Amino acid sequence: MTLTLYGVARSRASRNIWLCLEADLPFEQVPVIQARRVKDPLAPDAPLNTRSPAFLAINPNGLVPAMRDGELVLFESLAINLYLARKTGAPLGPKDLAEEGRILMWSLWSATEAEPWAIQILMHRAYLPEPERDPAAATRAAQALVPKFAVLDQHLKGRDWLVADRFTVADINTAEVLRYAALATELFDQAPNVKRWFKACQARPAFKEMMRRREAEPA
Ligand SMILES: N[C@@H](CCC(=O)N[C@@H](CS)C(=O)NCC(=O)O)C(=O)O
Repeated sequence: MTLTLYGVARSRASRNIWLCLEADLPFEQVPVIQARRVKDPLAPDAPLNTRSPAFLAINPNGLVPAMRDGELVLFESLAINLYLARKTGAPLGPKDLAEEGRILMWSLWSATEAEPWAIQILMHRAYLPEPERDPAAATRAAQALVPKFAVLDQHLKGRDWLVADRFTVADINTAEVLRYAALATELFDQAPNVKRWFKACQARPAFKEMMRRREAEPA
């Protein structure tokens, strides 16, 4: 049965593409792009985008990524990765309930404790058009992340990976969220274990291949 990922690599679908490449999981990609990147998202000749009725039928939130696996349709990038890792099993997925608990913990920590701040850094230091950027908002977000990075740094002391001495979906989910904070280099400099782990995550061939595909897409 074909696994379908809706979204482009220049979106949070990057997380799912990375996971599928790590797991050698074949997938079909439907390149739905963000509506804000399309001049007139509802024009008849507009590319498939997050406001297209055909995509809203898949994800009524109007956000990428989404996934279809047979009858099952999911949205939320981290949930999709957790599902796919559970489906493919170890090494990316959990071997037992305790590992699953730890994988869920770091994934939810990433989504709730880190991502709301990390995205502010990306937006206000890189993404928004210059006049809309608020440097103070980026600085506040970086400050808010200092104690979170300290927690992660302490956890990674003497460890290569987040869970179970091997690279898992928890590393993909957390590293992808923290990529949004990458421009706040001071955060990584103050947390040497996070910096080492983040570098190791991004050295993986599947991450590099995902980034290659991302860079090949129109900006
Ligand atoms: N929590 C959601 C967030 C999804 C999200 O915000 N997606 C963005 C792209 S990364 C989007 O589709 N934006 C629509 C737009 O900007 O028009 C997830 O992790 O899947």
